[in-house]
Amino acid sequence: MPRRPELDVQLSRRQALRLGAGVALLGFAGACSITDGTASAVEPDSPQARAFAEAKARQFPLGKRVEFDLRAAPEEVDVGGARCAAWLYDGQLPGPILRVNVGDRVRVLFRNRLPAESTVHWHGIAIRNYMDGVPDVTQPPIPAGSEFTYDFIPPDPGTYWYHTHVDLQRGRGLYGALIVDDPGAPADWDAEFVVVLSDWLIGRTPPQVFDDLRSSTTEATPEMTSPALGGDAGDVVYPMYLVNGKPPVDPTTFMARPGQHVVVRIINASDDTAFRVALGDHRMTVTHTDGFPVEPVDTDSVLIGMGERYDATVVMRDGVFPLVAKAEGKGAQAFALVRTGAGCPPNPTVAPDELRGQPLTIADLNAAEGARLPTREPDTTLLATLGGSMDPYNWMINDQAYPEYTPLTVREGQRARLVYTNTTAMYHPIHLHGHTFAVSRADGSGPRKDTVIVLPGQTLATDIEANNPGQWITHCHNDYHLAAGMATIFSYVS
Ligand SMILES: [Cu+2]
Repeated sequence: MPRRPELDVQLSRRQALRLGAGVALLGFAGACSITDGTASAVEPDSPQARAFAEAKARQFPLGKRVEFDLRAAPEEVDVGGARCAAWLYDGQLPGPILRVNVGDRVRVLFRNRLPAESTVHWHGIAIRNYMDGVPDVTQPPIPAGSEFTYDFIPPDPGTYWYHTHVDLQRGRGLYGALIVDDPGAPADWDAEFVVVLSDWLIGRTPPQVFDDLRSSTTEATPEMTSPALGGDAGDVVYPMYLVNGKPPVDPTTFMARPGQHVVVRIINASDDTAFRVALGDHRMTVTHTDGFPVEPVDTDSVLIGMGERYDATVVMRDGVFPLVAKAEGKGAQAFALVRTGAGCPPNPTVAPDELRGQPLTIADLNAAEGARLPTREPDTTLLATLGGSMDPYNWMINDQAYPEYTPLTVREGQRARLVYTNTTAMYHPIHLHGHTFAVSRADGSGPRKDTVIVLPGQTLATDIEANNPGQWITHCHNDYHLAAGMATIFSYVS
């Protein structure tokens, strides 16, 4: 495999042990030692990585201890009258909303009762590396029947989520919202809607879909295109799209009162679907994305890729209104009701006028004053070229399919510019673990994000304060693209 000539990737003791146990492993980054005579990889549970968490703890001396139990297991779930086999957290689709305060010492006892190994990833949290939940990078996967205690301090308030990071498990139902409140900034809204969007298979599992995508014997995927996504809109047609685990025929109902200020926290937990989201007869004011504040912008609709979050505030009118998440380019939608008064519910196939215009994207957003990264020349520029195609079904970064990769190396304290270039015909929502980068702009106005849509043909630069040592995966949040190998490691060395 191609590799920077000066780097010599060696097996560590832990990787050697796993290989000795007969486990095929190519990319145990967390256990790789990168040596060029001067630099070696900062390991996930090293003193340097732990120091980050200890510094965070000192920053929040009043943080409370908060404990959760989270049990993953196979369950049957009712989706619009269909009994579906699923893998769920605590028997719920989506999993329970986990709610904490910024600075809390959060301990989650994860019980893996799945018939497979698993992990939990805390998406968007600047977590300490060992708790990031990426198998073979930050921790060994948690075996079936075992437990693991995740222990972390969320350092930033906002809308986050959690999900498995193993082998196409997410699409079976293993995802939920993680809300981090700031007790120092009391809510200025009257009600809250947490909107978890997902795409849902019936009668097929994600691994079966992946096998179909990879085999050339299946019927051609129908054409799915979207101008807003710059080309291909997805790889998979789904029978259902869900809001909080409910299909349009049996919708979730959100309740509020006329005149109330409501915050809508939109989380796209799907595998292969971007959504265009609108609330009928209302305008939304977008206030945050990926947990971090932006200069408020009014819009009719937002376009949200897999892994992204948008918070919007809405002043409620009187009646019953459709909350529609159009599966972009796929000819179907997720649907929920918002009820503030009397009235007949709209039809689940309703197309509110608000969906017609251009949806809001990151190009319309500026970071709020206090959330801007100071402008600074990058110390290092790292390139991630996104490549691949539908036929053959291959997706990669820098011509390597993960778990084969050449790490993108950085040193603690550096300002890194990580540049994603999309050479494919499809958009990719790219996620970086452990950091909230700034979308790179000369004036420093770029919104803070941890997941960002990179359109076909687009080059998108991100600026990162390298202040969280460890080994961090960056990958496409299309779960099929990740499974095919569209990932690499943002690797701290010292
Ligand atoms: Cu992708």
